[in-house]
Amino acid sequence: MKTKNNNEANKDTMKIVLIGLDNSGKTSILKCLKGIKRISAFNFPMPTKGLDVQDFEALNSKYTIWDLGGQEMYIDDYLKDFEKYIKRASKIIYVIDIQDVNRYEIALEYMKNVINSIDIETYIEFSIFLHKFDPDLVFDQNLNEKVIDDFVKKIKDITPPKFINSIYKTSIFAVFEKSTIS
Ligand SMILES: Nc1nc2c(ncn2[C@@H]2O[C@H](COP(=O)(O)OP(=O)(O)OP(=O)(O)O)[C@@H](O)[C@H]2O)c(=O)[nH]1
Ligand SMILES: [Mg+2]
Repeated sequence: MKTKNNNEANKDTMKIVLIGLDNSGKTSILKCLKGIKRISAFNFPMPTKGLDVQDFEALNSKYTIWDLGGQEMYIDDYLKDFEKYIKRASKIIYVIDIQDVNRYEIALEYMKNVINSIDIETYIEFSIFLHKFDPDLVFDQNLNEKVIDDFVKKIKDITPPKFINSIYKTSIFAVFEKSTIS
């Protein structure tokens, strides 16, 4: 079976699509990727209004990041014509707020819809960021290793095998480290 290679037309610039629920941290991740370090830049961010595209260079590479605002009024619209958003993209990053336990199911549901909106023949990397996994995160009754393990199992259950090795813990408070968990 021939797969569509999304990279072909865009060898110079790497396009990455950031998607996920509102408040999950997409725009903050984008700022980290751009190398912004001023802590004030991360205070009181406004929700992203629909699509925001940012072009920048880092480490001699060019990037274009499509940040898809996650507020309820926008999220279904992207999926109606998702091919338009991921055209020529190398990577989709699905961002989940790991601290927002009450919205895990909604985040999973949206992720399922995102995956279902990707043409089966499209070759594209799909990473999942379990974000706000801060270095000083304190586990309690609601959020602990078991809760996270169960959640990761559910993620794997709905993620097609070609995407399955790409789940990361991330935090803007860890000098943007990401460590793989599967
Ligand atoms: N604790 C913690 N908070 C974070 C982290 N990353 C982002 N935040 C906070 O999460 C809130 C939402 O961040 P945004 O980056 O605006 O979220 P978003 O996904 O772009 O939201 P929409 O634009 O509405 O889709 C802000 O108050 C950020 O400061 C993180 O790694 N840890
Ligand atoms: Mg945003």
